[in-house]
Amino acid sequence: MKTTPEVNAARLLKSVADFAAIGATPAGGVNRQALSVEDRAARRLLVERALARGFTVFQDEVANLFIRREGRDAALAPLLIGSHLDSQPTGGRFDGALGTLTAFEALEALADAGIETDRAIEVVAFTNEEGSRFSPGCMGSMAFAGVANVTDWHSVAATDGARFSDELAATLNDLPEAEISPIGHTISAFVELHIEQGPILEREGVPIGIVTAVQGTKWLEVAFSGEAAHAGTTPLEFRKDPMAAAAAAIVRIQGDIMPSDPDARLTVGRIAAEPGSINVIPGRVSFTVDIRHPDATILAAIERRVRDECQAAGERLGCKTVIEQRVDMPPGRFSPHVAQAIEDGCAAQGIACRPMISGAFHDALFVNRIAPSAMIFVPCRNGVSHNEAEFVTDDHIMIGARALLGAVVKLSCE
Ligand code: HGY
Ligand code: MN
Ligand code: MN
Repeated sequence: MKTTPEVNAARLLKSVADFAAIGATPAGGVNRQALSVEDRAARRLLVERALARGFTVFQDEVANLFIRREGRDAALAPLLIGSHLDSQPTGGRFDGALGTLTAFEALEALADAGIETDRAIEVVAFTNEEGSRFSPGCMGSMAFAGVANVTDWHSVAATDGARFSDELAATLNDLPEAEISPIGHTISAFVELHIEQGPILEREGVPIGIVTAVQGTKWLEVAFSGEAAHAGTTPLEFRKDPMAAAAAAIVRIQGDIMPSDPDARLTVGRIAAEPGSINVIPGRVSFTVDIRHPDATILAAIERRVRDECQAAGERLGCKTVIEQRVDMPPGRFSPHVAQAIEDGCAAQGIACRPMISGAFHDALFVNRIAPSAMIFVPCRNGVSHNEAEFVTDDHIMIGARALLGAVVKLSCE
């Protein structure tokens, strides 16, 4: 029996390529949105791989998918590792999938080495981390952490019109091999590997980031309602134009908030006009605002400012303004103990690493509410993500998988 497990490069890189083919887009990315046919295909492939290795599989009521390898002492809470398999509509091949597949590779490496860990290890693919098809994001990890109930979202409509409850049922039923267990079982700790989705590691030439904290996120949906009217016959003074209100509000919030605070992030990612006809002044215009900041107080102040600017623009242009908060994720600090295990695992393998804060939210942010958690970042080319051009080198995939395996051994073989 070998004492040190080894990542199998060929197997891992083929696994990454196999999953990248599920929902592959012509531009080299993936469209594998939460609870879609493509998401279900990826889950099925993972389950087939797991059963072939003799691991057990189960899912919970929000379709978080778990793969378990037993440890010596069944009384010990399992170590949880993993990430998500769902993607953005024009997502990259690595966002979420890399964390899930390197976690599965860790199980296979331990099995290959015949190592019996003290505690069981479970790999998880959390449901709907992205929040693109169904809002909010991190549904699976929020429900797992008890921060929300899956019943809260049953009537949520997808961007393509599907109902969350229907798509959830179809996903659960698509894997009869994975018994449905109660949500939120006890775990000892959680480690999530993910691409950085930013430029720091690549710019510094450091292969591993140890994520010690995640900045806060708020999502708003702003809707202006005015009066649909004829584009050719309606003079300015008769117009109640929600597009003009949206344009005025967006210019104000984009023009000032990020330029005045280098740590602030504000994104208007989606805008829709109804009825959306070229020669009709819209009756209603809605748009999304994604706000991020490491400081909770400043994040709240930015939200306040966005709300005020939108209300003022609506009043100026004779429109009714409705603003709904879709996501409110306070900043979170990870477990120093788990971060140390990652660092010790890197040191033992001579892998350079540096602490950092995550600009993106992740499932670990919520799991951290109920169990000590931390993350491992690997560099991605030009820091680009949520883009079909997202890319990670084979070297960085391997180094990341080794860093994860090192942390797994430390956290499962006390
Ligand atoms: O938006 C986020 O931070 C995550 O990548 N879904
Ligand atoms: Mn992700
Ligand atoms: Mn993402």
